[in-house]
Amino acid sequence: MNPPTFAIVGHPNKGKSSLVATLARDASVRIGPEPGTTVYAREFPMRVGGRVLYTLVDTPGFQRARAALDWLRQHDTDAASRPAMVARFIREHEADGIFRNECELLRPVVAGAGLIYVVDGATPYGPEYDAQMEILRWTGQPSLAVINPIGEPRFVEPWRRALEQFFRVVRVMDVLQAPFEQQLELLRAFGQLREEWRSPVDAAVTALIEHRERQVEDAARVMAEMIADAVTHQEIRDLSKDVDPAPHAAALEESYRGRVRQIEEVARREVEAIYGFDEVDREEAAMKLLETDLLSRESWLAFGLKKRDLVVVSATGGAIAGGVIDSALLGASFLTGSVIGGVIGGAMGYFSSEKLGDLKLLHQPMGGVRLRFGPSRNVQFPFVLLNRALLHHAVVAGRTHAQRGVMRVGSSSGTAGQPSGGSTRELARIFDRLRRSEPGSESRAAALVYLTGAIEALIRNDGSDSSPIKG
Ligand SMILES: Nc1nc2c(ncn2[C@@H]2O[C@H](COP(=O)(O)OP(=O)(O)O)[C@@H](O)[C@H]2O)c(=O)[nH]1
Ligand SMILES: [Mg+2]
Repeated sequence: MNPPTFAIVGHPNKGKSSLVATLARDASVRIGPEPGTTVYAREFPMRVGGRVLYTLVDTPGFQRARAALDWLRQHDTDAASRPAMVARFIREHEADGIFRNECELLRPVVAGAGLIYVVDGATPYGPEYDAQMEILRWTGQPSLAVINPIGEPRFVEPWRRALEQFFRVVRVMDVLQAPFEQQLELLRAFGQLREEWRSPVDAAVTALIEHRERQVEDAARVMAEMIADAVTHQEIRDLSKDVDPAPHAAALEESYRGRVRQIEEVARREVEAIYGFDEVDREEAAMKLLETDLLSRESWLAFGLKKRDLVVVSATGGAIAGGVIDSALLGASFLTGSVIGGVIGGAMGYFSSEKLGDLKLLHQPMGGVRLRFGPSRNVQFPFVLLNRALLHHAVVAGRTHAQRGVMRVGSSSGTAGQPSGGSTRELARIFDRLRRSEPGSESRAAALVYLTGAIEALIRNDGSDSSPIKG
């Protein structure tokens, strides 16, 4: 089963290289605002687990399509000889440089690649494109067209009417942001175009879906471990008995806060690596909302629980564990104002991270004191961590390798992945178990497995593929 090869062709500056980057998941594809960024045809194999699923060929844009077509027509004998005539065109012009781009882009097609013809739905269709499409038809290779709306999709319909005369499959696809499902669909369409491609394309689609599943599982595990590490973290400083502990207290809390920020940061890098984004991509990608400090009030308002959920969760932490208040009762009208008020009053403190944890002064048997900050008992804390991690994940999983600029987050996504009422309670229980378990214990491991599963479910329900991210 030979993996198929697809050449991405079209006019200069229409998003060909961007589509290659997206479909090959390769950030090394050169993309640029000036025409002529792509000079040579270059192959980008899409590998999963070391196996090549398909290869994409990035090509320079057509430059002298009409003159090339004139040449072909002058030498035309019959339809059956046209593919061979295109091969001859390349042989005859390879050395002279007049049709440098045409030779470069047609070579992989003559060698057997399928074609993806990319046009821009924001600029009008014009007859100069007819020559390009006609040349592609002469190659006889299976082909489909992608209308990439760079901006306002005003001309999609005229484009579609023109393209449908040359291509059996025409898709509208924003190549910078194409969701995973749409990418699979484009591949599947190729499987239909040539019998011998069907099974390799099916295999590629299956492998991509399995790979995606693994990515979600791996990311969920990283996120669960991050939350466990952060909520159970404690910072300790041992002081001899003649040292005044007071000046050390503030420093201890500061290093505690620094450490939990770092735990989050490290986990983010791991999630980015799981989706194939390296350090460089991240530097360029200032994810605005995600850049808010983990422990800032702004962050806790955006990512924390809303008031009602906070009431439920506050009750879960103490009262439900003791079986005193059933959380279902919290919504009931017979609860008096004072009970509600009491719970809310206690909970309100958790809208900020000021009460992240407690400082303890422990007297040592050998003399001296041990200062300990944390672990955090703040009920909001794991939810803030979780919601930030879910949004970060949605941004990363929904990002294509064609996006090189700032990662922007839509305004509606402040509550991205906000757990629903039912799972809030469930999550609060898991967090509670995490806190009570000893590091390395069986119950810690069990709570982690639960939490990983819960996060996976949140990711899948949230549909990170239709992420709220705007390019
Ligand atoms: N806004 C927007 N810009 C795009 C889109 N596709 C490509 N571009 C930009 O258009 C320019 C040309 O893209 P590139 O992929 O290099 O085009 P190529 O010359 O056809 O390979 C780059 O600056 C891209 O960032 C799109 O769908 N939306
Ligand atoms: Mg290019």
